[in-house]
Order: sequence, then C-alpha cells, then structure tokens
Amino acid sequence: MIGAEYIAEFFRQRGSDKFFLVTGGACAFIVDAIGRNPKTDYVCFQHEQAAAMAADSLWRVDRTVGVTVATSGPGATNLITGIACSYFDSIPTVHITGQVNQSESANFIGTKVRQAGFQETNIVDMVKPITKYAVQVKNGEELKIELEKAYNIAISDRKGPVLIDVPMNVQKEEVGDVIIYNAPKEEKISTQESQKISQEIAEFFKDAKRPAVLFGAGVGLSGTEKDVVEWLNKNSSVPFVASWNGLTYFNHDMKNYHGQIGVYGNRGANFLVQNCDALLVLGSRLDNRQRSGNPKSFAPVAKVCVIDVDVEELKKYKNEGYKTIHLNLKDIKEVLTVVPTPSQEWIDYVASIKKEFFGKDAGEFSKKNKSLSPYGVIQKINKMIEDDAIVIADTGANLCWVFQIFHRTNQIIYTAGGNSPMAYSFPAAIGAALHKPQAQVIAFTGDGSFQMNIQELQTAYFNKLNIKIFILNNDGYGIIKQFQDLYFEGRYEATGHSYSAPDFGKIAEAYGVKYFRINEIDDVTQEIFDYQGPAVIDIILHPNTLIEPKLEMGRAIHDQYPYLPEAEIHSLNKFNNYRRAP
Ligand SMILES: Cc1ncc(C[n+]2csc(CCOP(=O)(O)OP(=O)(O)O)c2C)c(N)n1
Ligand SMILES: [Mg+2]
Repeated sequence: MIGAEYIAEFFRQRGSDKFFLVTGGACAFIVDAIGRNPKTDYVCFQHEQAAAMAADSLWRVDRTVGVTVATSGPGATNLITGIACSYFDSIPTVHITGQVNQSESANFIGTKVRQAGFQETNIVDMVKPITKYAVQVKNGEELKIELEKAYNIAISDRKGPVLIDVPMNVQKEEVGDVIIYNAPKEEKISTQESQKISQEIAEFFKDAKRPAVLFGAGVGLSGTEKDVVEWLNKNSSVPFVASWNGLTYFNHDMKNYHGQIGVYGNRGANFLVQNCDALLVLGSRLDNRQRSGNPKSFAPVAKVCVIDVDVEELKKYKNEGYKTIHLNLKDIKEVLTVVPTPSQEWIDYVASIKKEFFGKDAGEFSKKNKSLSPYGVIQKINKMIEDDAIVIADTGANLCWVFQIFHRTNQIIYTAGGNSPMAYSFPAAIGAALHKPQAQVIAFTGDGSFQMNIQELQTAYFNKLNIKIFILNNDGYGIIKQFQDLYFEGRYEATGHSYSAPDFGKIAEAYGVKYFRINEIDDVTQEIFDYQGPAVIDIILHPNTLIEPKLEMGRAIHDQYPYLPEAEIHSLNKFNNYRRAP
C-alpha cells in the first residue's frame, strides 16, 4: 500500500468507511485511494466547514468516529469551526489534511518565509488549541504510528478531535500491507479506589435532606447512561436536572426529571438547583450558560460535588468550595452505590415544582401578540415525529426554544453546545442522514444561521437525504435582538437593520428541494413528514418573538424573565433567602 491507501484502509477497519470531504491537489491521492478501495466511500460537501460538522454528528448519533479529508491551505482552515464544535463538546473526530510535498515546504527547507509551497499553511499549529492532538507526519513509518496514536487519543478519556497533516510525498510512499492497530487499554478502576470514591459520595449525601443530581453529557460520552438512569430510577425521590448536552441520554418521562437548567433553562429545574442542599454533578462542566455569569449565586445553599474525567475542569472550582472527584464516568456504576434519603418536605416541594412548571415553559409573547408560537410549533413537531428520530438544533433563539420545550422519549437530540456556531444543525443533519439513511432526521435552524451553510442543500439533494429543515424564521437575529432590547434600547444594529434573508422558497426550488410554508399551527401537517427527501419548512414568526424564560445578566438562575411576582419568587425559594436581584 501507499500512504494514501493505508489511510483509507485504517479507518475502514475502525468502522469509519465513509469520508466527508472537499478535494484539492494536496489531498487528491487520499481521495483517489478512498475511491479505489471497494469498501470505502466518500461524500462531497460544498464547504469543508460543513464536512467537519457532519463528521462531528456521527459520534452523537451512534458513537462512530467521523473522518474528514481536506486539502492544504484554505481547505484545512475551512475545517476549523467544525473541529472546534467537536473539541468543546468532547466529540471524537479525525481530520486528515493534505500538505505540500516536504521538498516544497518552508518548514523542510528551513526558511522563515511565510509560505514556500502553493497553499502551504501551518494547519497543525493553528488547530493545536482546539484539538486533543495535531501532528504532521514526515514519512510512511510515522504515518502508521501517528494514525494509531491520534485515533486512540481521540476516543480515550475526555474525547475530542485530532488532526493529521499528510504531505503529498508521504501519501505516495510505499508503506507495506500490514495495518498497525492496538486499541487503547481501558483500565478498570481498582476495588480499593472504587470503595474510596463510593464512600466519599455516601459521605457527601449523608446529612443531605434535599439532594439533587445534574445529569451532564459526560454520562453519555462515557457510555454509562443506562447505569445512571437505573440509579435514578431506583432513587426516584431524588430529583434530577440536565445540561443541554446531557438531555439526550434519558427518557424525559422519568418521574424525577425536572428539565434543563441555566440561563435558558426551565424554571422548575432552576428552582430545584437553587433550593437543594446537595447537588451531585455528573460529567458537566458548569459553564456560565448553566450557572449564570455569577457562579456564586448558583445552588447557593448546596454543597456541590462534581465528578469529571478532566482534571483541568475540576481545577476551576478550587476557590468555590466545591468537592471534586476525578473519575472517568465509565466506572460510575462501581461508585454510585449510595441511597440518599430526602426529607418529606423536599419530596413535597419537588412534587409541587414539577406540577407547576414541568413542560409548561412557553412564552407569553405569542399569546399577547396573537402570533404563531415557536413553542407550540415545536411541540406539535415533537408529537408528530418518529420515536427514533434524530433531532438537531442550531444556535440562537431557535436553539433555546427547541431545548426548552422538546420532550425526548427515545429520539436523539443534540446541538453543538459549547461552540454553538451558526449553521451547525443542517450539516450535522446531513452527517446523521448519510450515516442512518432509514432515520427521520430533523434540523431546526434560524433564518440567519441557515444562510451560513445554505450551499449544502446541494449535498442533501444530490444524496437524496431524508432531512426536514425547519427554519424558525423571525427575519433577523432574534436572540441578539432580545439582548439589544435589554441593553441597547432596541437598536437592532446588524440584527434587524441591514440584515436580510432571501426567499427560502425560491432557494429551495433552485436546489430541487421541497418547500413548505407555515403561517399557522394547522399548516404543520403529516404531509411534511410523509415526504421522502430533503425539505425546507419555513415557519413564519413575529420578528420580535422572545425566548421565555430567559435570564438577564447579573441575576441568579431562579430569577428569569418574564418575572414572577416577588412574593412568588420568595415562596418558591423556600429553602434559601433569595429575593430578586436589586
Ligand atoms: C458563526 C457565528 N457567528 C456569529 C454568531 C453569533 N450569533 C449567535 S446567534 C446569532 C443569530 C442567529 O440568527 P438566527 O439563526 O436567525 O437565529 P434566531 O436567534 O433568530 O432564532 C448570531 C449572529 C455565532 N453564534 N456563530
Ligand atoms: Mg432568526
């Protein structure tokens, strides 16, 4: 085999046999090798960013490692936004970039010129801060060693993306026929260690009268959601809440589930966190969308214990008095043996919160303005889709609406939570549909976001993908307009003013994609879901439709807009002394 053939075969043997790419001179040997290997295939995207986002999607769908191939220079730099999505959400992906022949490379010649070879770019150093590992290989032997190493780094511990830059001369080099691969050794926790941690957790809950759990993405990323769900079912008087990336890993019908927390969280979930006295955080990094900009106001009367695989994450809490446990959640079953005993008072409070708030967050805006409610539309779509549908949200108000109201039973639902770039959901949906051709794939997006990867309509059309793209169309950058309402007296600079969107019906038609327009809730019909193939569903909203509830800066997470009366806040904050922020 030559290096290029080795790359194709290496990934095929690991179960990643479909490469997402845009070709170019510096990666043409690799693309040719993928084409010649009877068991590998590739999909042409229109933009490398979309290919990287589609690759990111695969692990979220069924734990397959997505692989992209891009050419040097602009091809490689176009991958960056997609790679960052994988990095911040701990998703393993592999990116192979072609590079100029070493004989042409500035590096090789030892000069300090900006660029020697055509389209030569130092992609390795550019992506170092957003990959777990990035390397350029210098010869065939290194290629074999580094592919194994990089792949194993991507899928181990806290997972993430890796990049291997392969000069053209290495792609052409004869490397022999044997694929080297030793899977990473996953050592099981020792009995001694697991007993120690399980005692620590028991100690943490020992005097707690108001225990609660935060279900983070780390649970699912480590593949232990069944164990955690089993424990939560067994301890169903212990309420739990979720992070955005955690909420795809359990059924929202679970008796003790109360919603997702944070700035755009569900009210009931936020009140639980603010009133519990012991919060166990499983695999969640508690960023400021969860805790608000003022982390001290988060869970103000609780002891907090965070379990995480990444020591660096735990260091964040050094000055916050949180208890931290460094553990790969793959071993959670061994250590989560405690049976907390909530007080009757807490059990009653939790039940009342569930009754008052669960599944009920949905704006007053649409009622007041007699306009179409995004919450109503999303709920209707939620009820109409298949139980095993794949649902992906984008960024902006549309993301918040979906994550606030979507009730998951068995579907897969995700977004690029940490990076949250505009236009993630559509290419991610393409990745999902390519990987699971039988699945019903639903992408929610905004009129602004959709425009950033609109060119991928061609990829969806050409590959006859069964994707429904729901544009929650408020004719502007809604989430930022809401921010401008609060802080800039409604001056819609660059969000409404000077913003523009095309006629999505005409765009869809040009690409040969079906188009539906939704002006009222009754326009959401079965016909949309029965249609086999890509479709754009344009949901026309009032341009000022709000995200409700939403937290303003400086407030604690129980104090979201629209504001509850002071007396109600007070009585709901039964176990703390919180009033409204001054
Ligand atoms: C690549 C990128 N650029 C800018 C932003 C900042 N941003 C976040 S949401 C948003 C507006 C999105 O508009 P739209 O998709 O219409 O969503 P809406 O809030 O209206 O639902 C912008 C500009 C971003 N997240 N990603
Ligand atoms: Mg919009």
